[in-house]
Amino acid sequence: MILMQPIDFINIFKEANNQFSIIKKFLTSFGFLEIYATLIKSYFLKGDGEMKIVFIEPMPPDFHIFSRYALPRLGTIILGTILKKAGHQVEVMVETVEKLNYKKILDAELVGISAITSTAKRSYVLGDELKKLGKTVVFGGPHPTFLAEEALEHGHFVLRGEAESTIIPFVQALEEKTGLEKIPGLSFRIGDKFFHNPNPPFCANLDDFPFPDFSLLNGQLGNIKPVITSRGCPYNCSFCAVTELFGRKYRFRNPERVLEELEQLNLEKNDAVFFYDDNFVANPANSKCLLRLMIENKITPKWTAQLRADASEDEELLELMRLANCFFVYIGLESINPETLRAYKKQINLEEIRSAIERFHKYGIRIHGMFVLGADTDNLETVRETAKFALKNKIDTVQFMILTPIPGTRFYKEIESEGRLLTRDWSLYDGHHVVYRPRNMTPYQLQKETFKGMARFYSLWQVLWLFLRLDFISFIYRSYGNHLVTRWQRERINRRYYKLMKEISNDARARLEDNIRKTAEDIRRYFKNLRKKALRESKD
Ligand code: B12
Ligand code: SF4
Repeated sequence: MILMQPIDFINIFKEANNQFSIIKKFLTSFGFLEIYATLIKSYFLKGDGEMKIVFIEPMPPDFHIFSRYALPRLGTIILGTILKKAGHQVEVMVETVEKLNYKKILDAELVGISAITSTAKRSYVLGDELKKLGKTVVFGGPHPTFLAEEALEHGHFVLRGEAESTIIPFVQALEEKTGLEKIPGLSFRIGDKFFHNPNPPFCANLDDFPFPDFSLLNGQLGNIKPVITSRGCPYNCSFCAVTELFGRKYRFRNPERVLEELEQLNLEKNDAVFFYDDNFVANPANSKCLLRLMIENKITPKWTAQLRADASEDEELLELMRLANCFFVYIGLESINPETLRAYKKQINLEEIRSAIERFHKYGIRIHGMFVLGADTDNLETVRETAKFALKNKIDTVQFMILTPIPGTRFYKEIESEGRLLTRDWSLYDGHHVVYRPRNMTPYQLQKETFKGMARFYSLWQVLWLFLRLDFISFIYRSYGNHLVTRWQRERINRRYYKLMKEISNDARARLEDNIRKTAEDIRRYFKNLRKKALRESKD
């Protein structure tokens, strides 16, 4: 039903796109001046088959454990590659790789902004400023996919979900000034009304996509090269957005194609590969095939990957991983509390976690253990015991994330419906801040104990102990962790957050502002100066 109205308008535009005045008269007579303004702006792009397009992945609000490395998500680069192949001029700006190049952004006809929840706020400021200057702005990525109406306050379109099959039809529709209503996953707004086309299907064959062309990136990718071999995950953990984004069915690339991509990366001695898959060994036969190909073809850079603890049950796989030069794995261990593991629907138990740590170590593979603290089944003791567990079981590095209700997840729906969200300042949704009211402890206790746990794991005493044991590699990792935890706790905004947590903890109904952290002052300043300059020039 809701789609009928825009179809009519779009057809009107199609038939009479050279008769601006008639359209305007028609729309304004029905009080639709805003529709006129929005559609005119978004529709009337150059349309000569070659568009200047800039994709932007804004930077996170704060540093995190991977901040030292330039790690772009692959979405904007793959979409850029597809558009470049179709004849468009594309640039990809990932702020953690290089600062924004405003000149190029202002020269673009279409700006695509990719946002996860923690970068949404900065993305929106950018969208607002570009919109004011008449740029067409489309949002995509995990956060706008689930909160499209919110994103439409700051841009003209949201292309939800996987966009490899929709990006070309979308750009074509913009050029041809027709057909937006047919693009799956597209959301747009006309006046006060929001229109959401049906979801796009998940791309069935990942081998249809081109290899990401990193030459589109402004700036240089560092020594860590991202490659992804699969999408989707059947597990559906309550706090994770992956299944909603990429489906509950695993889809895999052909190992031969992955090998070809690795070859094309022309890896140098100091380069390492980060397999971005949510679970790199979801299909062990496929992974083994890839690892054998890597070994046979002597393409064995150092590599890391995310995987589940139960992967360690397959010793043949572990041996192949070792031979193929895997040096670190990131494992979502999530919790040491069996009840919480069940609540998360992690489908793994504590014994499996312990034996996974031992087995990976037996094969010389280090472990980065990721824990998520603060579930309704957790209490202060769980948080305290987690650091002890990590130390006792000799996990190499850890990340204690505070459970975060990310839009799109079951956990978000639950917490929101129960009125337990403390703030909608998305820049705090980075796993390091308590943004909801936990059940068995106060927000302040959760915040404090999580960092105490991290500080304990990365304490100077632990660092020294590793040094004395001549375990220099662990010493370096742990020293770095110590530096990060100390730095985080010293930051002014974080100290202020502790204080706020303390204040609201005493009042069960208190909420925090939605605008606690500034994340885009530099962007605002740039555009303000630009406006001032334009005003000065117009006066001269
Ligand atoms: C690699 C990765 C990282 C890297 C790099 C992160 C970065 N640059 O942001 C590291 C390890 C540093 C990391 C850290 C974190 N990550 Co992370 N990460 C990933 C991972 C595993 C792969 C990303 C990827 O390349 N995917 C493949 C590409 C193809 O997908 P994509 O980029 O999303 O693009 C597709 C669509 O989204 C869409 N699209 C994307 N952008 C755009 C833009 C436009 C204009 C359009 C039209 C379409 C579009 O089209 C693309 C093609 O289909 C994803 C999970 C996943 N499977 O995606 C999590 C994921 C993105 N991370 C997530 C989170 C929560 C985090 C952390 C907050 C966790 C933490 N505390 O450590 C931090 C925050 C980092 C930050 N930037 O602030 C969540 C984000 C959910 C959300 N709504 O916010 C995800 C989805 C995982 C999850 N469990 O839910 N992460
Ligand atoms: S946390 Fe890992 S296992 Fe759980 S749904 Fe997300 S990707 Fe799958």
